[in-house]
Amino acid sequence: MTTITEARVIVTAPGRNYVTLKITTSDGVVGWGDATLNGRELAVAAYLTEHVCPLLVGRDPARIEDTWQFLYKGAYWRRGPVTMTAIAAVDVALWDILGKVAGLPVYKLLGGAARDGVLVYCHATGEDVPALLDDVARHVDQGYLAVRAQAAVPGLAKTYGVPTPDGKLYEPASSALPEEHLWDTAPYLRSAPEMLGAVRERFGFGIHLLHDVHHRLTPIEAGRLGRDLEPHRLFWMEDPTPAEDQAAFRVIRQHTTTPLAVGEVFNSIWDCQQLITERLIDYIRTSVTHAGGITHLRRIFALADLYGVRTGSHGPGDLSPVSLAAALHVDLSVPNFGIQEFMGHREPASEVFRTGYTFENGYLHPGDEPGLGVEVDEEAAARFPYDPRQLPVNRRLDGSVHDW
Ligand code: GCO
Ligand code: MG
Repeated sequence: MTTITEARVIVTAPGRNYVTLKITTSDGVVGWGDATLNGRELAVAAYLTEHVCPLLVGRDPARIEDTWQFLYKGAYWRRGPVTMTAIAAVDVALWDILGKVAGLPVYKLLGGAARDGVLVYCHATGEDVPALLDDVARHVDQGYLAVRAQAAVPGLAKTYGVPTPDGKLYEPASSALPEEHLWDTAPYLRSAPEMLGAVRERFGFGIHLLHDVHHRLTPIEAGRLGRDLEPHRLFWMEDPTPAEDQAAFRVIRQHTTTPLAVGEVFNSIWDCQQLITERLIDYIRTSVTHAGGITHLRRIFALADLYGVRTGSHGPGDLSPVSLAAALHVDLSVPNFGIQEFMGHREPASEVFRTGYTFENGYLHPGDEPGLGVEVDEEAAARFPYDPRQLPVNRRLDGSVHDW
C-alpha cells in the first residue's frame, strides 16, 4: 500500500510570509498545501509540525475524507483559524497527490469543469478619487471585468485597502508592534457612495463593481450604506459588520437590496450556517486555506447552493499561490460559483511558486497539469527567511479600539 512517508513545513517570505506543507508518499509523489495565516504564521507551522505531521506518516494518502475527519474529530478541540488552516493544508496536499497519481487536474476529480473559466475581481485603489479612477482604468485595460474599488477616506491618514504612495502593502507593519490607524465612521459613510458613484459615472454599468467595508459598521449603519449604494448597483458590499454576529445581518437585510458578501474570517460551516440558511447573504467568501481545505469548502458551498447563495472566495496576496490554485479548481467545478478574488502575488513569489494558472479576458483557469498545477522550489524558498509582521489595529477618535 502507498503511504505517506514525510510531512514537512516550509516557512518562506518571498515578498511576504507563506507557510507551505509538503507531503511525500512512498511512491515519491509530492503534494503541496498552503497553511498561511497572515500575522499568525508560526502558530499554524507549530500546530502542523508538532501535532499533525507525526500523525500523517504511515497513512494512506488517498483516504482524504478519513484524514479530514481524523484530524478534525481527533483533536477534540474544534474549529478556529489555526486548527482549520492546518487541516486545510493537509487536505489540499492530499488532493494534489491524488490528482498527480490519477494524472488528472484536481477539478476533474471534483466532477469536471462546470464553466469555461473563473470570473475574478481585482483590486483598484487610490489616495483620492481621481487616482482611484486611473487605477480602475488600468485594470479595465488589462481585461478585468470586475473591480473592487477602495479610496482613502478624506481626513484619515490611512484607510484599509489603500497602499501608501511608495507602493508598499497596506498591511502589515514591519515593526514589532502593529501600526495604529485612526477610524471615523461618519466621513466614510459620506465618501464611500460618492467614490463608487464616481466609478459608475466614468466607467458606466458594464463592469462589475465591488467594495469591502472590512467589518467596520454597526448593522444600522451598514443598512444605510447599502441603501445609499443601491443606485450604483454593486456586485457586492463585503463584510459590512463584524462577521461573527450572524444575526446582525437580519437588520442589514431589512434595509437594503445591495448584495452582501461575508466569510473571509470564517473557518467552518458552523460560522456561516445561519447566514446561509436564513438567506442573509448573497455570496459566501470562505477560502480553501482558512476553511478546512477543498473537502470542507465544498461542503460549505453545497449548503450555500441549497439556499441560492453563490461563492466568492477570499483570494488575497497573503494566501499563497498553492491556495489560489486550489480555489480555482473548486471554482471551476461547483454549480453555484459567483466570483473569485484575485489580488496576485508580489515578486519574488514566482521564484518560489511555479504556477500553471492563466488569466485571459477577465477569467482565470487552473490549467490541466495533474494535481493543483503548482510546484514549490525549496532552494528558492530557503533564500527568503521568515519576516515577522503585524496586521494594523484601528482606533476611533476617542482612542478606543475599533475593528480593522
Ligand atoms: C480581502 C481582505 C484582505 C484581508 C487580509 C488579512 O478582501 O482581500 O479583506 O485584504 O484584510 O487578507 O490578512
Ligand atoms: Mg475583505
